[in-house]
Amino acid sequence: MTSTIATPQVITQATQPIAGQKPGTSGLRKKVKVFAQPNYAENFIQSVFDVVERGDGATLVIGGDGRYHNRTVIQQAIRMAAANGYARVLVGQGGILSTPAASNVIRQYGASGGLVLSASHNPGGPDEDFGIKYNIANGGPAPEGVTEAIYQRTTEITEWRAVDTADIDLDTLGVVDVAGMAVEVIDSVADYAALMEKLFDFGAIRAAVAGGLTMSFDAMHAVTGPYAHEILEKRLGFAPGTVRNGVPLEDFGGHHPDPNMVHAHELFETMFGADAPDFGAASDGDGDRNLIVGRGIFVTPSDSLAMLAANAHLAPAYAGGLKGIARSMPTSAAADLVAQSLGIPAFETPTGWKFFGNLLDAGMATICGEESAGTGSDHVREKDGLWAVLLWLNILAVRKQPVAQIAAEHWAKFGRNYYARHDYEGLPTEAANALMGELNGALATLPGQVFEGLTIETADNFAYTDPVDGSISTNQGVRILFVGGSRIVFRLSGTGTEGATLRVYLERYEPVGGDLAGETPVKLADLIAAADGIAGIARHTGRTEPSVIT
Ligand code: VG1
Ligand code: CO
Repeated sequence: MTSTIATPQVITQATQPIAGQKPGTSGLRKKVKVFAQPNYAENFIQSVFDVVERGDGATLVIGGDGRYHNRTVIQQAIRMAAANGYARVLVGQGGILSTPAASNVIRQYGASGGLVLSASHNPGGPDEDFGIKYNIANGGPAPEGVTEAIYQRTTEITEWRAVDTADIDLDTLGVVDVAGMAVEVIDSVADYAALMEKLFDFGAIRAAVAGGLTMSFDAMHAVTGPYAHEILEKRLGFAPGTVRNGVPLEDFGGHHPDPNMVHAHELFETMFGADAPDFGAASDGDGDRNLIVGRGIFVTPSDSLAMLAANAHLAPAYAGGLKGIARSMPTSAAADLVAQSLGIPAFETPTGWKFFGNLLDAGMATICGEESAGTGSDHVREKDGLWAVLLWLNILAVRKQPVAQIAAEHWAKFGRNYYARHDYEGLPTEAANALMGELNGALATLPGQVFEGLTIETADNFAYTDPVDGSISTNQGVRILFVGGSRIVFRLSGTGTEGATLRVYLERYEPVGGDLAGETPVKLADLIAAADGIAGIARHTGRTEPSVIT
């Protein structure tokens, strides 16, 4: 006797468009309470499935950073994928895949795309944040053309589809059938760790560790814990306890999983304290950012990008040289100086990793980075926190010098781009829009004006023409360039979930032979005062101090 498995019924649920489902810098991010409303996540996911390119028998990757609401949305996304013609879903065990690991899985298994469930560095929990981002077949965040089509679809949607099946067991590795679609629960770490072993000289790092190299890594109770335990402690031999806060928690232990001086202050205390290890690092909620601290020295992300690019040839994957270096516009120009000396092109893109995808696909850039602690290369199509940590370790293992010395030698060769970002968070949206509106209105009259002794040379609003596909992205931030090369950039955040966040990016270049060992706040004091004079920050917002300085 043959038994037949009844095909679970496809449920078609009537719905209506829900306002505000426009993806920002990195996907759709809202409070959990917003995402948990009836039809909210379903409308967005159905809109993705309705517009994205995929052939017959397509594979979808699903993974998240483990935050609250992750499992609920994953189960629903699986039921919806089965009703929307996907042949296979690959999902990380426990619903966990770091953002770079998800990018790798998409590429490695030839998936047509993936759903990355994360709100990155934003806090998690029932009253905090959640997010969904769609990545395309190259493993990278969907470009603006695709996110715009998804958004358009959310404004017209009338129904979503799912199969009527129970939740699957996300914690056991293996393949289960969901209404004829294969769902494979995969090891979240294995493929990623194997990729890292290919890129870097693990033997050299292991030898350095055996020779006494020490480090401290703060996983911030976020997604990189399992990756860091496996790679740093198991494969590279760092002492147990090197990884702290290594167990992913749905609320990140009540903290912001944002690797900066404010939220990773314990790591800073360790690195600036007595008996500090040689190297300190941290990553964010979804594992795509990195914080680099040497013993007694914080390396700004912009400097880290430049130093990694300058030394990348010391790691096997980059021994043949780099094709180009790309950075987001607000990131300091330190990386450009490295590109110049290497005789390779430097690209300046808008904020957000989606703008690097074309350059990486076209082989025009090898290493990319953002001032917000994001660095990565052509090994995946996302920024990659542990990748940056491992490249630093590979460099330290080869150069056998402290981070402070590597930094000092870098500045002595290239000059130093003193840099800071001041964030004004939780502003009333009208106040923030009024500030930016006034600033944009003044662009034509700013050149020639003097603030705090600094003369404005040019002022514009950054627009980017993608050199590969010619697409144009406008209104990407106001740039004020001063005579002598200092710079202030103003832009509004596209990842927040409450009010508006104004980001003010400050940069002063000190050439070779100048004061290369100064204190950043002192070196930037006149620019900080000028920023208020130019944009009327206190006048518009009532704030005299930023909420966070990074
Ligand atoms: C911020 C950063 C940006 C980064 C983005 C996503 O965007 O400034 O550089 O790409 O977050 O990072 P915004 O629009 O708030 O300035 V993550 O780690 O949240 O995926
Ligand atoms: Co992130």
